[in-house]
Amino acid sequence: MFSFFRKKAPTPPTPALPEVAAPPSAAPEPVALAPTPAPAAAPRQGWLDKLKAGLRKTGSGIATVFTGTQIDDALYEELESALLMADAGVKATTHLLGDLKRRVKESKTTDPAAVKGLLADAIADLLAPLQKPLVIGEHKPTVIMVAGVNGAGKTTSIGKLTRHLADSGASVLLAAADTFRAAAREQLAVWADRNTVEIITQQGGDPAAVSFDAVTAGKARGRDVVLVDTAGRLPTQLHLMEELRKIKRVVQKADASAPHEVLLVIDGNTGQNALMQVKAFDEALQLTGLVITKLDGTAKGGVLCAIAREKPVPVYFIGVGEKLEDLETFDAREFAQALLS
Ligand SMILES: Nc1nc2c(ncn2[C@@H]2O[C@H](COP(=O)(O)OP(=O)(O)OP(=O)(O)O)[C@@H](O)[C@H]2O)c(=O)[nH]1
Ligand SMILES: [Mg+2]
Repeated sequence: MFSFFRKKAPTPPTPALPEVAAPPSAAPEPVALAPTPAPAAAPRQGWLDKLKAGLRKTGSGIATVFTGTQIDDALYEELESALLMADAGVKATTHLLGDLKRRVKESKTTDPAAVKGLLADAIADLLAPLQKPLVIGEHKPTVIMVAGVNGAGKTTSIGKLTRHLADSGASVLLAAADTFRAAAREQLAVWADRNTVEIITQQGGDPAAVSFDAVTAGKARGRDVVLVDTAGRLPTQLHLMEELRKIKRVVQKADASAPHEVLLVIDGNTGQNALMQVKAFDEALQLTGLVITKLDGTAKGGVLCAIAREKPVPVYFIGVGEKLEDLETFDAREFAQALLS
């Protein structure tokens, strides 16, 4: 198990048209993919270690700020530079500095080392609105559309997410709506094999048509989740962004309440450009969640602060590698601590 499903008190489902609503007796209780509470289960610990290793450079950059003997203007100036270097962006950095100064004043501390702990609190509070579980079970199937720029990690994240869902007992159907390249279909098919789930593909087909077929098949076969993999694209490629909107519209024709989730996958190495991606894809698709990948590498991690401050879309998952177990749910406090460790 990579994470556990916290049973969630059923929340009122989004109004669904009668023909797509499952009969009450057959409706599974909604479940939420939520962070594991401490002590972390072994797989999550391994994931957390990779995350910490990935963010180490950022952590040590910030940590040096607190090695002096005084809490003075120089400390705050150094911290400002460190946060900007960590991709937090001007707005989140200004917010964090203001919040931290208030906390320092309230706590009456004179020890720079204690300020680091207060900064962790400030970051955790800033990131808290991004922590939201992905809920499965309110709809059958829950249709999840996955978008992002080229190479962000969409297909890999879908593979890892499939394992997460399967571990919790959900049945998954994959839709290969990246029809541009045969290799893209094959790549998704490999993940389908690894997870022993079905995949809907169409050689040379239209991405919207494949998505429509998959949602229809998901309904007919009673699958819990349909994951739609789309081709990478830049927000500036307007015709390709329009194609994404079309996929969304056509999915809606197959199931009026779908897609239930529209996820943007972001490469954690993208820096401040990540914020622009969130804004642009949200404008086109009305995002419901984010997956941040590659935080095991040279990513700085501070961009989550910028997202939280300027375009708070929930972060459902964090990816730290290419293996099935390298995806876990996002926890604001844990992330804040990893960022400063
Ligand atoms: N280190 C690391 N590599 C990752 C992670 N996620 C994906 N990758 C790698 O990033 C590369 C691109 O991943 P894909 O899943 O193919 O990305 P994509 O967004 O589907 O790409 P396109 O469909 O071409 O737009 C692959 O080499 C993956 O193995 C991650 O969390 N960490
Ligand atoms: Mg792909």
